[in-house]
Amino acid sequence: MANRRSFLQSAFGLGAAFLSANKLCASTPQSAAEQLKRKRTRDRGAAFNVPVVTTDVGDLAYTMDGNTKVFHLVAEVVKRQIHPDKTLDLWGFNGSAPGPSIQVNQGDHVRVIFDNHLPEPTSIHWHGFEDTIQNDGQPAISQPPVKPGGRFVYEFDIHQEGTYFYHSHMAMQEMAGMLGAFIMHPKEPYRPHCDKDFLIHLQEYAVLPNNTVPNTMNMEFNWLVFNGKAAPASTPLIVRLGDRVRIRFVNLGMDHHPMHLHGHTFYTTGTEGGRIPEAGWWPGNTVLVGVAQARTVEFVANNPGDWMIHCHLPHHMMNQMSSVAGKMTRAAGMPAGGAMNTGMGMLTGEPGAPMGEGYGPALGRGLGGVGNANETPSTNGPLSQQKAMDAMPGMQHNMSEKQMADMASDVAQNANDVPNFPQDAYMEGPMMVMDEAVERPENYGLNAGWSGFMQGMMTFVRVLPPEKYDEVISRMKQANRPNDPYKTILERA
Ligand SMILES: [Cu+2]
Repeated sequence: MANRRSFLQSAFGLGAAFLSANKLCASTPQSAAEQLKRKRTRDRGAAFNVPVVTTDVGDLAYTMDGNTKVFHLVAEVVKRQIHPDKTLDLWGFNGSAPGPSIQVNQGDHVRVIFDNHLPEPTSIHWHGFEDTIQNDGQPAISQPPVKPGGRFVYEFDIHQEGTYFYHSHMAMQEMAGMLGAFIMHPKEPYRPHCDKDFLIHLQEYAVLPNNTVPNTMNMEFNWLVFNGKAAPASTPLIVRLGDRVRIRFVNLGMDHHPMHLHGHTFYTTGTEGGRIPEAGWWPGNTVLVGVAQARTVEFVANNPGDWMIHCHLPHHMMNQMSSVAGKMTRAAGMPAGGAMNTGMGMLTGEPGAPMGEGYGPALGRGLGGVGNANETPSTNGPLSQQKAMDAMPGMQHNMSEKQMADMASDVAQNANDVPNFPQDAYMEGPMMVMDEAVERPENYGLNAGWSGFMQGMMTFVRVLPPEKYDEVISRMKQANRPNDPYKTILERA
């Protein structure tokens, strides 16, 4: 029987091993060139499993019933602020969309008690599990759908290792946020040892102006999020110079995302099927994460700086960008949102087409009428500059006259005579700065105005030299946030 110490080591990756690993980090000074050469260090030191950190989401807690790890997973309606100016009504789990990460060890016996607090039937699919059909979560095929107020208990013997997922096996529910990560830590820790292990969910939402409910049928996505947050509201990954870092990308969405890291070369070391043998790793700085896939990359963070990590699809590096058919302004009583047939373009009667004069912006349906009632007029038409500013409270409008002047001088005098102008001139830059609205310890020390150039599926890997790293970590500790996703790193620091 395992004693308490070895239990902690296997469950949380804590123990003496990380102390010796920390000592390795504080190695003798090296030149920048020598450090850059360490791109593929092969460590011979201790390897152990560090808990995965899912920024902005966190983990699902568990209890023990004998030798069984018991998780209580609750599907429910969730309000999530994805950006200072945008809060969505989503469907998720235990107060979060995406749902909290579940972390177990290879060899564990796991029970998941699932409760459905949604107004319609659902069931949970355990993506990639080599388990019995009874636990697969296909509604009506492997199990009865779990009705509103209902419960279903899943039970697993974990024999795999790697990055797996759980999600509703009903497509629109999945697009409303019903997904989460399921990490199986290996019995034999991966080598080389990684000091940091992060997970990033890639998601996309189509949200009409003035709506709070994503249109799960629309294919034109205008909010692109990492772990349920659009940049600049996403929380950076904080690493110490010299750390070996693992990032697991998970994509349960409608598009494939080429994930790009600045300043480093990484190796792809795992997929949604587990670890790739080392001979099969491939180098890159961009990895395509296809739908329903996981891609794990590893690199030595040997290049100090605030390095962007982002989806490289240009439209996925923007917030709230979409061209919507129909008028942006609608009067009370003008149809908007629409029913299923409207959303599918099967309009009957007058005016007969979603582009018609009589319709508001109605590229699809809403969920339960929340936030898109026909009775609600919307005023996205011409507004005064003041009204437009008031509608975006998150932005910093207190710019000095000098800042305003600098901005005006950013645009050439003959700009309007130049074909294609404007492209980004009014979308990125000082007007979009919201450093204060997204202030948090992880952003400490970023250059002022940084947030004006960060949108969509984007955040930083902040590779911080020791003093700066310690400063940021100590501010994170001081913040003392309940259920901090960084908890396990802060405990080890
Ligand atoms: Cu993308």
